Amino acid sequence: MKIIDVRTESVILPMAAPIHSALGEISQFGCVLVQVVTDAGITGENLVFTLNNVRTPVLREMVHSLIPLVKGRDAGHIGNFWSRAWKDINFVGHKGVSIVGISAIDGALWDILGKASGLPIYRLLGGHSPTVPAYHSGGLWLSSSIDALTREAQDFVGQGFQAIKMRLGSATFSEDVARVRAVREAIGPQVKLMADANQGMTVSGAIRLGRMLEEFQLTWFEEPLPAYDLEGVARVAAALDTPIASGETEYTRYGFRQMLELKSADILMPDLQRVGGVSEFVKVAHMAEAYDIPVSSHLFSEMSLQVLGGLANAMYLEYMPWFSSLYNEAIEFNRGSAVVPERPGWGFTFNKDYIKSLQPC
Ligand code: SMN
Ligand code: MG
Repeated sequence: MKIIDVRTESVILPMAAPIHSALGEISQFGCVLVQVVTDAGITGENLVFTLNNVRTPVLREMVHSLIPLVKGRDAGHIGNFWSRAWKDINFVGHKGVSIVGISAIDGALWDILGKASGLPIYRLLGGHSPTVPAYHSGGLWLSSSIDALTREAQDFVGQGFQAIKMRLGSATFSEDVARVRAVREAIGPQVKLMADANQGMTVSGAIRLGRMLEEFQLTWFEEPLPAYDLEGVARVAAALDTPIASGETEYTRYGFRQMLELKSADILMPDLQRVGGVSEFVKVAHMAEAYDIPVSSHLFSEMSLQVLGGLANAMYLEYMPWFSSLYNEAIEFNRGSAVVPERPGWGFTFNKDYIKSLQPC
C-alpha cells in the first residue's frame, strides 16, 4: 500500500469562552488537519494545533516540507519515515515545530495501519487495557472564582469523573492554597485532585508552595518550573512528597531520557504533537517503564486514548473536551475510565460537515 497524497487544511476552532492559566489566555485554536491518502483507498487522519491560532501556517508548512519523505513510499514503513525525517530536520532542529511536523504524519500513518489491518491502534501496540482512568481537565482555570471552582469541581464529579485537575498561579501562595483547600473540601477525600502550575514558578517557590499543599493529597503537582529547567524540577521532586508530573513541553526520547536520568519527574506526561507522534510516545513510555515511572497523556484525548491502551504504565488520560467537536465519535466513559474504541486506527474520524463550517486560516 503506497502513499499517493498528503493533504492539509487549517481551521480556527473557537472556544465557548476564553480560559486562563499561568501560560496566559486561550480563546481559540488554529488546527492543522492532516490526511495521508493511500492507493488502497485508505486515508489516515491526524491533527496538530496552535494556541490562539498564532503561527498556524508555520506548522502547516512544516508538515508540507515532509511530504516528499512519504509520497510514493510504503504506508506501513512508519519507523523508516521517522528515521529519515529525523535526519532531514537536523539543520532546522530536533525540538519544536520540526517535531510537530513529524508527529502529524506519524499519527496519520498509524491510523492507516490500524484501518488497513482492521485493528485499533492500542491492539497494534500490544493491547494492554481496554479502559484507561481519565481525569477531567477542562475547567478549574485561574480565572474562576472560588465559588465557580467548587461548583465546577462538583459538576465534574457528578458527571462520573473520579479525578480532576485545577490550575495554580494566583497572585499569592495563600490564594493558591485557599483555592486547593476549597476544591478538596468540595470533592471530599476520595476524588483524585491534580494541580498544574504551567511552568510559572521558581525552585524555591515551588518547594515552598508544594509543602503548603502536601496536606491536600494531590495526585500530582504539574510543571512547576519552566520546561527547560530539568535539573531544577528534579530538586523540587526530591524535596516534596507530592509526586511531580512533567513533560508536556518536552520533545522526543532524548528529552525524556534526560528527564529520567535527572529524576525530574515522578510521572511523565508526553504530548502527542511534541513527543514525536505515536512512535515516539511508545518509546518514551517503554523507557519510563524501565524506571517504574508511569505516563499520563497531555491533550489529544481521543488519540492518546489509543496509545495509553497499549501501555502497561499508563496512569491517566487527560480528558480535555476542546477538540471533541472535530470528530464523528465521542469518547465513552465507564465509572471514571475512558473506554478505548475497538474501531480501527484511532477509532475517531473527522466530522467533515462540522469542519466545513469552521473558518479557514
Ligand atoms: C494546558 C496545556 C495547554 C493549554 C492549556 C493548559 C495544561 C494541561 O498544561 O496540562 O492541560
Ligand atoms: Mg499541564
